[in-house]
Amino acid sequence: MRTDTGQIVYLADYRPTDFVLERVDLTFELHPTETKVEARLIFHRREDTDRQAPLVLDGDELSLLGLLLDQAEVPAHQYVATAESLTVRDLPESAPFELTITTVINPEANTQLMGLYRTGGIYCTQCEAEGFRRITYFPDRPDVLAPYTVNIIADKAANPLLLSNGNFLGGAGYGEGKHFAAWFDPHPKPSYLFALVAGDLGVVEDTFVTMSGREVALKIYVEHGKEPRAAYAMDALKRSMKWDEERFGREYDLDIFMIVAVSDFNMGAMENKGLNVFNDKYVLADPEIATDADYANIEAIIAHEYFHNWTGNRITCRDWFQLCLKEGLTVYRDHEFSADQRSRPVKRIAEVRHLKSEQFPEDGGPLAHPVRPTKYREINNFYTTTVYEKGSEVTRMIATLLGRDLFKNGMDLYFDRYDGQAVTIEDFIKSFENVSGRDLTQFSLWYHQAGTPLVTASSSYDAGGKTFTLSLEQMVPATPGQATKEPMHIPLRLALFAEDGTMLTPTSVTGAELTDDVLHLTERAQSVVFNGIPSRPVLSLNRSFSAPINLQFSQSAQDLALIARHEADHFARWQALIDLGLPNLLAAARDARQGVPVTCDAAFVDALLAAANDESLEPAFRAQALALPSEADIARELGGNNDPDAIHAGRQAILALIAEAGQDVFAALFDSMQTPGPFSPDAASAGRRALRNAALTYLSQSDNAPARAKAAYDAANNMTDLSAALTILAHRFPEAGEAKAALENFHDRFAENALVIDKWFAIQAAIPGAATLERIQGLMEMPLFKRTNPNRMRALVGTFAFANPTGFGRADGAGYRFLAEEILDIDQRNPQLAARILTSMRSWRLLEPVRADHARSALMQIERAGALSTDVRDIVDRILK
Ligand code: 0A1
Ligand code: ZN
Repeated sequence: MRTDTGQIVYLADYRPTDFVLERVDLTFELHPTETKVEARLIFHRREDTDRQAPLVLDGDELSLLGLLLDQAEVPAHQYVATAESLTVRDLPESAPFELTITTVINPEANTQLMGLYRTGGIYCTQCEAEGFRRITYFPDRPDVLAPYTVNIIADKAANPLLLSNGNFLGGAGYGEGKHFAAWFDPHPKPSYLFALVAGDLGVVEDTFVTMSGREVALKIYVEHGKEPRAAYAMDALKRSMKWDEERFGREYDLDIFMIVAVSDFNMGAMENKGLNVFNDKYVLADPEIATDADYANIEAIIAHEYFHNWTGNRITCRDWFQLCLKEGLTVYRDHEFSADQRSRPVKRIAEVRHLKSEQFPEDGGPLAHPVRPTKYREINNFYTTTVYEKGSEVTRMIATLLGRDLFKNGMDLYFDRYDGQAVTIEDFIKSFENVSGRDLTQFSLWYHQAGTPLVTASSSYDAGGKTFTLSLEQMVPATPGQATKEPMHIPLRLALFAEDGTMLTPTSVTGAELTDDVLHLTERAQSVVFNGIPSRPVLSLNRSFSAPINLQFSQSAQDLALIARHEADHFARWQALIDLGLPNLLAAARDARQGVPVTCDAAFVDALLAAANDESLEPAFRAQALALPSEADIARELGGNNDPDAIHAGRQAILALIAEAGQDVFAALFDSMQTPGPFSPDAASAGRRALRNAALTYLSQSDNAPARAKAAYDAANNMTDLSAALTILAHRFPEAGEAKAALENFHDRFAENALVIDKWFAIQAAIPGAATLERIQGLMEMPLFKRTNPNRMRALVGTFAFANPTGFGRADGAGYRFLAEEILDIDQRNPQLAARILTSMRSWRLLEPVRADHARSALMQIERAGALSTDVRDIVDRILK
């Protein structure tokens, strides 16, 4: 493990390299513990740089076996090699030269899963962000682009498959029992997009004919025997390729596109040019093992990685500060894809739920950073929900400000202008300024200022003058390193409704620019007057969540109910239901803490049940309406001195009140929302299952007994229904015989399937209450529990820390101490994973004082430990600051 050096990298220090890399030629002689890597790199000195400057290459835990300059051995005085760098002096002043670097690496010992490693008997690489330097010495930065030739030599029986980026050049036998393959990738790429895979895998094959008529071979490689489970991923891939042609005019650019599924992977997937590597969780699916959520994730991630081919690969980042250039944009693209494939409002609701539960806490806590940060200590810690999800929201706002056509023109210009280059956010923004003539200087603050803006709204109606006045104020809270903020350009979609639900259109508007339904809030405070409004209007503000803000606007229950009934924008209907419900949940948490009986407004319950029962609405929307804000969401809204037990008890009490009031509605839905016929993962069927399982959740509250959920468990013929019933049983009746029987049955049925057993671990990790810690410690003793597998660690330890506020946050602090010990242990093997799970502690300051004290002690236990990785050191320091 590389331990912390305390070095910070600053955007302001960016300089281009002294040397230009022309070509890369790699030869791998694969061996589980001693893989030999020969890198032939052709460089020339950049014209405008120092003629004497040495060439400094990056390394990480490397040892140099040989170094040649133009085929001749380099004398010892001309270079210095350490594990972390290779410096070569006295290089030609202008002529190109060839360096041949030989290193030996040990894939089997690579538990970090960065660089070349082994998983399930296959060789696999992960190079983003700085993994390539664990393979060979290299200018390992995204602005160094070159075409690559890759030769792979390996034992033929164990590795019939030898894959790398680009197009296949050829292969042949190679001495006794070995063979080789050669690949060439003509598209200049940075090292983080390099990939190599070798081993013995099964394949699913198909073809795609591009818009210009070229045939592309599509291959998805999975473990032998699992080929049928890759069918949905293949279908999603073809739909993604088609959609990117139709929506963005982007055509695929190699003869072959490959996806490899592996079981040990730190993230979701990786967009290596022509050879995506995936966490198998996001490839493998069939009704028996995958939930509807799994299908939706597979579709989204297959699309995301494919879309990177243009946004990330053809046009890449100049430096890692620009990560949102590829990630925010590509998330926006995959969100749009899913919205087009499924239901747009339901997709938007899911996005906003995710944004609020993951990104808002990050933006409001010690790990807050701008979408385009200006410094980092460990880049791996910046693959954050701020860079990805807020980055996507910022892209969405550009589309909102410009409108669909100008946004498309801006994207076209971006692709034309920067193809083959490594660029910056400023370049991206310039494309939209150029096509629209709009000055986006103030808007760019979204990239530079961290923190979720708070917009406060109030309104008044003048019946005599028929004017409606909306007063808006914005405030961006202070965040680490940014004490004061400038006002932002905030696009707020809005609509006005009459009492009968019809839309009101003003004759004119003063005080703000209004284009279509988009109001431009640009000042700290702005008063906007809508003229020609015949009666008191009901305002629907921030429709479709046009800006990622916190909105403070008190509206009466009647007004919210009107929006929930009449808005054309179904996202806004959902938001109105949430706004109706939230005050009840907050009051319930306070009441539960004081031992006062919990109550719930009838207006909210009525509106919720009306939506649940409204057959003109799609089932998936109705299911979203019934899913109350999570305990973490309630904690965030309460804003401090939080007691997780009271929040849980309050929320449960509200659930029970709704369940009681809606018993008939839920019973009817549970019966009527069956999905007859064979299982289909399509969005409409998934919506029916979601609504039926939401009904079952409420029914199990009012039953106050496990029988109905157990019957549902026994009757389930797909993983969505099975895991939903199991979750209800385990979470609501953990001590009941039915829950124990179902958990045992699930275990026995799926013991052989790692992805399903992850669900079994995760469901148990999320069981509310103090007793879950002991359960988890017991589960960790099982032979099934594999500490080296990131999915398993995330399923058990990650779910506990991120998604079980009462178990993890039990009052004696044992949950936090458990996490501290786990983090120190994981850090020895896999720093990236340790750091990511540790971010679950980011909101510790919102806890009541006793728990906050326990949390601080646990964090300090980590901080005081001797050799921490840079990854964990960076997170723990920032969380404690
Ligand atoms: N670029 C990938 C995410 C990714 C980042 C770092 C990794 O290192 C372990 C792996 C994957 C994406 O956005 O999908
Ligand atoms: Zn990505």
